[in-house]
Amino acid sequence: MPKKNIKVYRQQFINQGHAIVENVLTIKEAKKGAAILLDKIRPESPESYAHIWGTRRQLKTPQHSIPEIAQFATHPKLLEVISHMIDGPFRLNTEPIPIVTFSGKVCGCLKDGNWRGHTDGFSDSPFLEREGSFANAWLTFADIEPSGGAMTVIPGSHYLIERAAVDPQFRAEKEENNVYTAKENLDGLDWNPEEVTLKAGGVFFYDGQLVHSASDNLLQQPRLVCAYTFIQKGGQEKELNARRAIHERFNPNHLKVMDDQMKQLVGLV
Ligand SMILES: O=C(O)CCC(=O)C(=O)O
Ligand SMILES: [Fe+2]
Repeated sequence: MPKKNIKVYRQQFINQGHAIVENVLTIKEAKKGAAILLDKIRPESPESYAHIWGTRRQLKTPQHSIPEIAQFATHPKLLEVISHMIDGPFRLNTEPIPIVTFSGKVCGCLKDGNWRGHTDGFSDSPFLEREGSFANAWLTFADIEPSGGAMTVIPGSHYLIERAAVDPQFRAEKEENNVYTAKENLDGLDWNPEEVTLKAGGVFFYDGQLVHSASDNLLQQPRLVCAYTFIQKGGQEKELNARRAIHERFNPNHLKVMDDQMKQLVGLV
């Protein structure tokens, strides 16, 4: 992509490791999604789990899916936004993950200074080579306000983690205990966590090597989001292999009810 045409949010993503695009869904569309999420995910619903995340519940995928929520992946505005994050053709790679963060404790909060971060593992290729080949897009169906269970991130930390992970000892330590705290902070990391707040209908992106995490929801309203993973299409062989393994990445009942556009987007046809 020529640098001069680069969209502001893509450049922000490169610099900060995260970015926001507002107004992707209309308020009406977001409300529709919010109602479905609240109907399908309850604090105790067995199709969802919390792991160590307190009141935050995400659907167990691909065993379960919410096709009406997954369908937002084909929204023309979202696809346009993704086309500026990924160079060339792309597809939806995995069953979208609906998430509801109910009121309560999740992973600490900025107000108390007890928020702790993690990374989604370590990547083997440099960020600047990887960027443009994937998009972790989190669509929000209700306003995410401060202290409302937002994702919290340390802007720019993806570069520091990349440099630090070259050291096998650091890598081993973090693979054992994937936690970053203000107290045991990394050398050189400016501990400046920020909540990713945005309006209903907006989308945010982050790189998995950014120091980030969920956070406590001190408000009454649940945080309602869905995570969509898009990746750049590969060559013929890679795409053939992906097609063969599609049943491991998507819910079988969902695959059966997909419309033509969704089938194309996931690489089923
Ligand atoms: O819910 C969030 O905002 C972040 C969750 C997260 O970082 C994760 O599941 O790895
Ligand atoms: Fe994470």
